[in-house]
Amino acid sequence: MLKLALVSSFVAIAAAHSHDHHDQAPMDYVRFPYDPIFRGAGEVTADSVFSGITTFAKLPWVQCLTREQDVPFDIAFIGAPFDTGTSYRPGARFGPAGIRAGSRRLTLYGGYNVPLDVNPFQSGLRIVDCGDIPVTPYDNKFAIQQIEDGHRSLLQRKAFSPLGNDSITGAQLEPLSLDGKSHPRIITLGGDHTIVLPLLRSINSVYGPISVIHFDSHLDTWKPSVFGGAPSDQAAINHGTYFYWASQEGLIQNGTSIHGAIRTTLSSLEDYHNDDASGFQRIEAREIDTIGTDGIIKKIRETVGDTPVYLSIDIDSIDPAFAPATGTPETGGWSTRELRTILRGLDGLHIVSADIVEVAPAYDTNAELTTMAAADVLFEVLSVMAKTPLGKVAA
Ligand SMILES: [Mn+2]
Repeated sequence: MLKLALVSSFVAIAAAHSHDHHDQAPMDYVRFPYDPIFRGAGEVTADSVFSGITTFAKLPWVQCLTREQDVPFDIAFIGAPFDTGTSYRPGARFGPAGIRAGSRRLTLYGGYNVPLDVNPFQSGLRIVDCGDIPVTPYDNKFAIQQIEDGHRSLLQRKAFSPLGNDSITGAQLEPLSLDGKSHPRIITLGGDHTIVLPLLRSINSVYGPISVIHFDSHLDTWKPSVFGGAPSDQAAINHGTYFYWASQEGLIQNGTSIHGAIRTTLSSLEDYHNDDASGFQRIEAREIDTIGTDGIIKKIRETVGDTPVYLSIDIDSIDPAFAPATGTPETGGWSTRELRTILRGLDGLHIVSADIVEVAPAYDTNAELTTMAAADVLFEVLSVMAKTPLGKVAA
């Protein structure tokens, strides 16, 4: 009899949890591991952050590209496991799985972000993990099309939550998109950096030419003749040239885009002239020693202004001491703490979508340094997004 009474009280606890957390509940969430491990037929199995099937931050998995295309969301994580555009270490195809593994502990205490004063998981937005875009490892041209189609399919949908009103004027917010509709935000887990060309093509279909904030030790605006030598049309599109092509295609807003953490060697200073022509300002990694994170944040905000912005983060912007598992590591980078501070400094900017790329878990330490850094960096991005509606007050 006692056993039966315990079982029914556990069922009541489980029902209260699912009511409290709605769609934001981490998958199969129970508050403590000593909640029931088995609640009988029709119930999910109990799960704690170190167990179970892993999505980003244990968010609900929605099969957005296949059988659940009608489930609306505000922010979606999606993997793009492509790494056949790399020049040095391959392995970023395992990035999405690695970043998800590194993200498991994000909601252990609930997910409240102290410096930004927000809990993105309890902000009222519907945030989901859509799994991965199917990507072929045999044909880059085909794979790049797959990535664009998958991203575009998600981005073209209508956001779940209404935009609401401006916090200062109280005026109704209007979408930033060209079609005047409110679109969801997508956070893509790479994959090597090549994926940003198809991602920007998708972004362009909704927002037109976009300002880009790009954290990377490398320029990635190289001409194909300089980076890889371009023996074929396919080889000409790779993780060092995708911004060159994006610029050629008119996808990047010239003058309001900026690189941060640059410290690569060059073929010559001509690479910087070519970078200027591609529309970017530059912040060198070493500037952190003179102007600090505050100065870097100031430069970025002055460059981007209040334009809609796409955020692309190469994990190699962080020093390999903190994030060794990447395709083309460069010493002399920022610490994980410094990058996180700079990202929090983007609070209030209209970040329409974002990615993190070049995480290659095979080169990580047993302590999961790189995948954990990638997940924590995205926690800052998610927090900034949750604080700032993707809308403007009508002129
Ligand atoms: Mn890079």
